[in-house]
Amino acid sequence: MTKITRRQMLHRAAGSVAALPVLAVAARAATHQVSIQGFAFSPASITIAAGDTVVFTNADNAPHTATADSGAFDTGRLGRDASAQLTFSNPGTYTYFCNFHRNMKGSITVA
Ligand SMILES: [Cu+2]
Repeated sequence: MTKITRRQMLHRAAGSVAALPVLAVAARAATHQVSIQGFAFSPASITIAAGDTVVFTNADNAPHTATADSGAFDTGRLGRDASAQLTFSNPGTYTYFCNFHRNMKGSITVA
């Protein structure tokens, strides 16, 4: 159980005000979900903003990866219900595939 004194509360309030400019910048970055289900990435292609994060989650029993054609990223093996998150800083189009099932393809466009 956490007991918060009045002084601590004031401290926290002051801290959150000071953090506002940083939060405003951070709020621009979004998180996008790509699920891997039925041996397919869904959505197979997405467009995101630079600085955004993509979370890949495997809903299949079979293991999958999201591996960039260029080698720019690789989630590594994702077992069932496992996820990996990647943040994209550099604009461009990143095509990727599953290292175990090469017919599984997707692309992420970073605008
Ligand atoms: Cu796969």
